[in-house]
Amino acid sequence: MKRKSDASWRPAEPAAGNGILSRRVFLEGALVAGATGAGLASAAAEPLPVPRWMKVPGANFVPYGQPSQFESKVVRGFAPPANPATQGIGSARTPLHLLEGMMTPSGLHFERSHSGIPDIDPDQHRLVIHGLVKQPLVFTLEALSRYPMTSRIAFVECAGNSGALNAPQPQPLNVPAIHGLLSCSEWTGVKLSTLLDEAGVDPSARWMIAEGADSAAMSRSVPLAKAMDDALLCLYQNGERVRPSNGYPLRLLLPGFEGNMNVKWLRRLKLTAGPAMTKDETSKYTILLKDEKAWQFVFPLEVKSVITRPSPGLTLKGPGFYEISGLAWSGNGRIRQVEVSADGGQSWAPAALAEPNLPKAPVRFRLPWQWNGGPAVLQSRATDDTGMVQPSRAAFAAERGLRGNYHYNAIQSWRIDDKGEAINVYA
Ligand SMILES: Nc1nc2c(c(=O)[nH]1)N[C@H]1C(S)=C(S)[C@@H](COP(=O)(O)O)O[C@H]1N2
Ligand SMILES: [Mo]
Repeated sequence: MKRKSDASWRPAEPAAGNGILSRRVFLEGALVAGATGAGLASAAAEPLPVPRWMKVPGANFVPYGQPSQFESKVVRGFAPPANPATQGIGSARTPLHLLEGMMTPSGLHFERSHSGIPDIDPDQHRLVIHGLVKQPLVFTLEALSRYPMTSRIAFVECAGNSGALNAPQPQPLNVPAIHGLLSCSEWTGVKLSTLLDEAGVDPSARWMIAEGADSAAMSRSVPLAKAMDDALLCLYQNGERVRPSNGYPLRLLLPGFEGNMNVKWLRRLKLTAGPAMTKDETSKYTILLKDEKAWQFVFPLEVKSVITRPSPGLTLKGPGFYEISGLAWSGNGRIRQVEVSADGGQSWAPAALAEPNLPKAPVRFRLPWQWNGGPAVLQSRATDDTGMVQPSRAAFAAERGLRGNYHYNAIQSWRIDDKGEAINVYA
């Protein structure tokens, strides 16, 4: 940290309107701490008093660790079922606004289940590969574990994520309530192409039907090209076995494709000439357009970003320096750029992108901001390496209309009022 006495010290430069500073602050370590003013008490000359927890020995070891008792508010949000018969149907949302970096702890990964979490005995579970193959194959988990494994960090996002922004009036919702059906893990398992090569793909095969072992028997048609490209049969999530809610003991990962196709509790892969037109890809997961048309089989999730801090519920404590922080991701590749605005999109400055910045994974972006205590509208706009730019809400609505509940990826706006509260607005 450079000080005033340092000859090279200079204040952070403005980079866009309403207090947005240059990301060079992070690169050069220019003025930051001095600017915060509030929050930092100047150190007294005496040593700190000895706290209670330094006077007694600490707690013993536990077999499986848990977060601090003081972090008990960092939990997933979900609505209890209206009817006990529908228990386990619905979703639990990741508290993205209370997390940092780009990984999601397994216990906070979002969950979307159409018929609850099955209690699968891994010794009895089987995966079958059949249909248009030379040699159908059945695998135990033990057999799968003998193949070479690969790891990849990837997001899973529900196609319905951010769908609350289709509402005609902006709803008073926070980050998890709008965008919390997004999470990121390190997934480890066997490349699907390895097993398909072993089964021998018939030249007439073009598609693959993936089926789960839950009572919804979730089934989706996947283009064979994706199956042969980067599809992964996941046994591990963040180093440990996949969590029951995320597909234990085996989950299909299709990096970048809409969440629904990442079939959990995977039990069957059938190679076919055409798509199966399952209930999960006809009655749902088609994008309803404004002119009585619909798009079917829109698989990769489009470029998106959201500012997680500040955001609703994280009240700013008086004017001064803040770091704007958020996530950007694209199902089509890597994030090339994220721009941030504090004046509702009149002016923008590029944010710093944290490492690692991986394809089909969220990247953390940050930008310094000097809040003057007045009204501000914070927005972020991501561009991916295919050149796709996150649209404004008006541009999104003009292209697709606002009837489709799926693949909403327009720019999110948080209005900051003079009390430092953020609310969801349409700007
Ligand atoms: N077998 C099965 N797979 C499934 C589902 C399901 O209900 N059953 N839900 C799908 C949906 S809609 C989404 S968004 C993702 C959610 O993955 P997660 O619960 O691990 O976050 O899983 C998909 N895979
Ligand atoms: Mo989903």
